[in-house]
Amino acid sequence: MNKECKAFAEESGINLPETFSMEPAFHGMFDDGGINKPILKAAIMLRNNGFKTCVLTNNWVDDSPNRNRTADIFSFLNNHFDLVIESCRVGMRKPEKRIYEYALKKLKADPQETIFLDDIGANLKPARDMGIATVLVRDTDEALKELQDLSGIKLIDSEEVKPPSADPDTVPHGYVTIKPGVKLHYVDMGNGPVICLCHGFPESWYSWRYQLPALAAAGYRVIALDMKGYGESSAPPEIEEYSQQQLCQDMITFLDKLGISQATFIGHDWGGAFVWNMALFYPERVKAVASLNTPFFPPDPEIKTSEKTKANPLFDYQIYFQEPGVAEAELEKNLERTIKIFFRGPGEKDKLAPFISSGSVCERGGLFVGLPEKVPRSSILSESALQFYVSQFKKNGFRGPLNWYRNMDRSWEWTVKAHNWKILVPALMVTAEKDPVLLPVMTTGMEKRIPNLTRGHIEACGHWTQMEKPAAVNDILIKWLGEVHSASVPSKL
Ligand code: CPU
Repeated sequence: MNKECKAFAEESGINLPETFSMEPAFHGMFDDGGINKPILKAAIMLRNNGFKTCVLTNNWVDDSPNRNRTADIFSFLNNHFDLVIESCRVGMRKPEKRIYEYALKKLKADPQETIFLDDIGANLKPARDMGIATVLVRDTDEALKELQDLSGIKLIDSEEVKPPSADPDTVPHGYVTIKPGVKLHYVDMGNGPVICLCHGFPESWYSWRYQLPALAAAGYRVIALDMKGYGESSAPPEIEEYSQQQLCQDMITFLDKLGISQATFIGHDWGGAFVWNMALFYPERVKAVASLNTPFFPPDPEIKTSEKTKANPLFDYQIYFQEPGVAEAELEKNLERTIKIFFRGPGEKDKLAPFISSGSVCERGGLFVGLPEKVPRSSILSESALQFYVSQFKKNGFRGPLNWYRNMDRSWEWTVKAHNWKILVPALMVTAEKDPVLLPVMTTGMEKRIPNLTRGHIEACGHWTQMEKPAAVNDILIKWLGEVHSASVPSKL
């Protein structure tokens, strides 16, 4: 390009200084931040509201030493838009009419239902001539206002945007055989230091659907497992297969077979209890540890966990879960109803009548006793998410998942042996204000055992943290991960 500029200048009789170079201009373009964040946010919101979104860019195939920057931008755009059209690949460029026709054809859109934004007026003209509504982006706020009026979607001062979700049909995934007949299934996205996401009861890798793309975009390799007993992982019937000791050993084998020496572990609910144990017993393999909702309960050498659980009325459902077969029958009877009852937000709109509590379950004679046969889907569970969870529990039912609760004293015997009951690796505890079972107050005093503890707190959030408040979860995790991995992750977009 430098050569071409010089030739053009000569032809046009322009005197360029000796030191002329296009380089500072390009650097300047990228230093501006590359992507206009408010406009990007609006594009994501429009997509979340059913619009198809497309980037139309005049660019060049970049083989410069800075091409990694271009790679970051394009892999980011590809993940956030339905379509990215690069002039250098289609052999057309703005403002040629045919590139707009090409875009509409690809999008299967009519001009009358299309909005086109550009910061160069000349690029808008052919689009406008075709009947496309256009917005000249000079001042971002003004452009957003115009876009809001044209689209009819609230884009300004609106609530936090839902981050993009991983798509179960296309997400990369794999299996690791732990021993003959036992395999663990995982979803695997991104590049960089490894993060292992461990879900809770009764969930799936899919509970991390809003975290996977965000953490991958932040510069990590994100592995979300189907924990033992769940989804496409094996579900051996034996109770001992689900002791914390066995589950931790399985995880070490999982890491070994993938060739991963160290990972940052992030868990929620039972996954949270599990990651605390990983940090306690295998700190060598744990770069850092984070738990959503689940406090670190250090074992009490005087009182067995089963006794402790009996003493806490909120945990009565766990007593009900003890007898093999009983809760299985109730939870497997109507999977759709079971999932709809579990996944509910803390707000009035998601309340079921009669209110079902985690207490007095044994007395009631079942977790769902008293609830109607037909239960409405809650505000936090889309129809496709409901169907996905149902499909996951069709395979192996609830025996494996419930077995996680059936090792209380076996796990206690193991955890009381921990050398000092201290977790020294960097740690994060995220509490959720409205979790009815894992109360924020239960985390009081954790600093005594975990000196390197960072805290996060999410207000108006119930038990299903990752899907209730995905943007807040991502912000907290990405900030903390950045501190923990500051030496190893290059700063991204
Ligand atoms: C809510 C209410 C009743 C029954 C089940 C649930 N989580 C779903 C959430 C259950 C759970 O039991 N977590 C464990 C995690 C390890 C510590 C104790 C609580």
